[in-house]
This record gives sequence, C-alpha cells and structure tokens, in this order.
Amino acid sequence: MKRHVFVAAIAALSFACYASGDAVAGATVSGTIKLELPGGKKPGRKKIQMAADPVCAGKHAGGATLSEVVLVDDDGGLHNVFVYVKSGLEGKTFDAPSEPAVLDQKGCIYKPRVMGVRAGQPITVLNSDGTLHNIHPKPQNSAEINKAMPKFMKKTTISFANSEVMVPVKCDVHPWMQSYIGVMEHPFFAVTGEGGKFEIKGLPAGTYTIEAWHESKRLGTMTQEVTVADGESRSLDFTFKIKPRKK
Ligand SMILES: [Cu+2]
Repeated sequence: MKRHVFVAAIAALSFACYASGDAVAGATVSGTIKLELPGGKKPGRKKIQMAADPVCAGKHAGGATLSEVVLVDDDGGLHNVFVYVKSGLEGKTFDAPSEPAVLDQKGCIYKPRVMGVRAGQPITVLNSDGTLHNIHPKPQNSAEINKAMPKFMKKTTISFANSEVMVPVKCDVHPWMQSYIGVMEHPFFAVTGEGGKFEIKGLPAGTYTIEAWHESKRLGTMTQEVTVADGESRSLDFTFKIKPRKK
C-alpha cells in the first residue's frame, strides 16, 4: 500500500515538473480578431422564431433571441472565430485528453456555438431543456452521428475519429439550432469570445500557418504565418471584411 502511494506521488511530481517545464518552454500566439465595420455599423441580427416549440419559446419569455451567426462587439471584436494551427506541426503527436468537452443544448441554442475538440475526445452532449432535441453532426472525415435526445435524456456522448475543420452540427427538431466543432490532431486552437480575443499557448518553437475560420461564407477564412522561438510571445491580429452577397 505504502509503495503505491509513493509511486503515485512520484508520478504526480514528475507530471507537475513536465507540465511546468512545458509551460516555460512553450510559445504563445495571441491576438484580436475584428470585423471591419464600415461607418461603424454592425450587421443586423435576425430574431429567431421559436414558436414551433413552445418549450423553447418559453425559455425566452423575457424577449426575443437574436441570431448568433455574426456576433460582433461595438468596436468590431468578432466572436466565435475558430483560430488554429493549420500547418507546421506535421510529424508531431499530442496525446488527446480523456476528459470530455461539453456541448449543451440550452434554451434550444447550442452552447457554445463554436468549439474545438481533439480527434477521439469524448464530447458530453447535454439536454438542459426538457424537450426533444436530435443532435446531428455531419462530418466529412468521420462517421455521421444522428441521436435523438428525448426530454428525459439529460446527456449522451459523441466523438469524432478524425480531424476536420469544421464539423457542422444541426438539430433536426429545431432548424435554427446550429453549431460547429473543430476536430483537431493537436491542442493548439482557440475560439474568440469577448473582444474577439484569442490565445494559443504552449506551442513548440517553429513556423506555423495560423488560420482564422468564421462560419459565415461572407467572412470565410484568413491565414497568416508566424514564427516563434521557445518561450516567445507573438501577437497576431486578423481583420475580416464582409464580402458582397453572391448574386
Ligand atoms: Cu433541438
């Protein structure tokens, strides 16, 4: 028994040393992603009509729910951009975490709308609504998933075997429900939130292509190259422009 405790303590200690050593040596790329707002005008957000399911509508009795397709701050900070290392890590492997990522269905909206996970990582899908949802991701590189979640089913688990940017997720019951999951072979990704800010930490020294992805086809993707040395911090900003509508 004592020996087991000792071995566990040594294992914990060596993990801590490895983790802190890793953090010191790793480089950081961080920045702000903005949407150009000509005349300071933000794109309008449509009201989501949830009347088809009174349970959903009842969750938003205080007011209308607005579309999150383009979620932008007054100063142009763009939310829900998936930022990730697109190339530069070839030949390196990174263990996937065993703890699950979490995707909630709450107020008949996916929370979060955009997320990143690792290939093979379990994703706990919650049903916080007490109504029927049907989680239906349509990946290109992994098996399709289509799971009904009746109101009594509070959670289920899904995963994607192979990497893909991005896997679209829909609910067949509520056509307004939409989310996107970036499935990665490595841990170097982030999703912008308040202020359009992102941070990718712990990168090995190297030269990387960083891609910023937005779900709107009128924004699309942008890439930049960055070179980092051990422990270096570099800032990298992106400004998206809204492309004209296709006729
Ligand atoms: Cu649903």
